[in-house]
Amino acid sequence: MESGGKVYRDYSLEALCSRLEVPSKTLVVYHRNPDADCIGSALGLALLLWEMGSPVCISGSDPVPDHLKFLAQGQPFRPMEEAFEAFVPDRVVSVDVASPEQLGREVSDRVEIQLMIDHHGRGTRFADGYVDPHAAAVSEIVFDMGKIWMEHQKLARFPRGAADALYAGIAGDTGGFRFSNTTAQTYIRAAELVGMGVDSSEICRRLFASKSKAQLRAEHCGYANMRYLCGEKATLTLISLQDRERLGLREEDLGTVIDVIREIEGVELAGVIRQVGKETFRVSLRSARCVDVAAICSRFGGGGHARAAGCTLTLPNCEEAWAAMEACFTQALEACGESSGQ
Ligand SMILES: [Mn+2]
Repeated sequence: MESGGKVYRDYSLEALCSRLEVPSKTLVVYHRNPDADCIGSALGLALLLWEMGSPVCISGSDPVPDHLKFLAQGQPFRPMEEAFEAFVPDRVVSVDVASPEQLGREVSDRVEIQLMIDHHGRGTRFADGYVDPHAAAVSEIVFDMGKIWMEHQKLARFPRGAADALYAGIAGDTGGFRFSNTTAQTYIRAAELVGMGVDSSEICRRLFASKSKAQLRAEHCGYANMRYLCGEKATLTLISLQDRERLGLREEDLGTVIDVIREIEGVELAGVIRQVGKETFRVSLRSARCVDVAAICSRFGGGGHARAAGCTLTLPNCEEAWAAMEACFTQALEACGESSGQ
């Protein structure tokens, strides 16, 4: 089922809270190649549920990446096989996952998800859920749930670990409060979290100002391979398996390449193609003002937000991957009249 950029709610937020506040062994799962919102919202939700008496466990197809380990240390994250066998959950909740494909086989082959909490405008629905594309981050939704539980006196206090995690998730998905998804409500939530003792500058330093050497090698490679397209209104790059092997790059090292090529003056549309298998290419797209990149990605079975989305292509070689995305770029930029100024 295509959500088509609309809000869908099988529950009001209050009803979702009523359902989840009943203590029950809960597994919270996140998406493949996890980012700060995904880890932050999963951890935030798990700690809130724990505080109300639910045994909790957090897992996903991929482990927590190095740059987010500062959040996960000492918290109930477990590898999927352990999470499901040793823990045996009574309910499984996904956060920040728009389609079953994003869960990864490790998760989707093992568990049935009862509830999805998400904020992607486009995706394929796979469980009962609460999806609000107006939320800048799933961490915002979870923060609101925590506030409801406080108001209803289900929670005596807002656990500090949850506050840190949710702040990191909100900061992550808004690019440090710079992206167009940042709203007045985002700042209000962030202010409340800082009021609870969150060290915002330290979290932002960990998220944005401490790059690994592998990330730098990836950025260098991505920039070297980059092509300008559509009269320099678009940038596209590809990191091949060969590049990855030569430079020792893991999937989690490639996440910042998109920022390098999207932040170039005059660029409306940017894309990174990562070759992950001989004929498998993962694509991340970003747009500045005009192009709906979720619409592009949904053509290939992917999804996301209007300004940030992703998909997976199956094509015989790198040249075909370049050509497929270049064709999409040209068409998308023509459709929005090459984008007007501010
Ligand atoms: Mn998110």
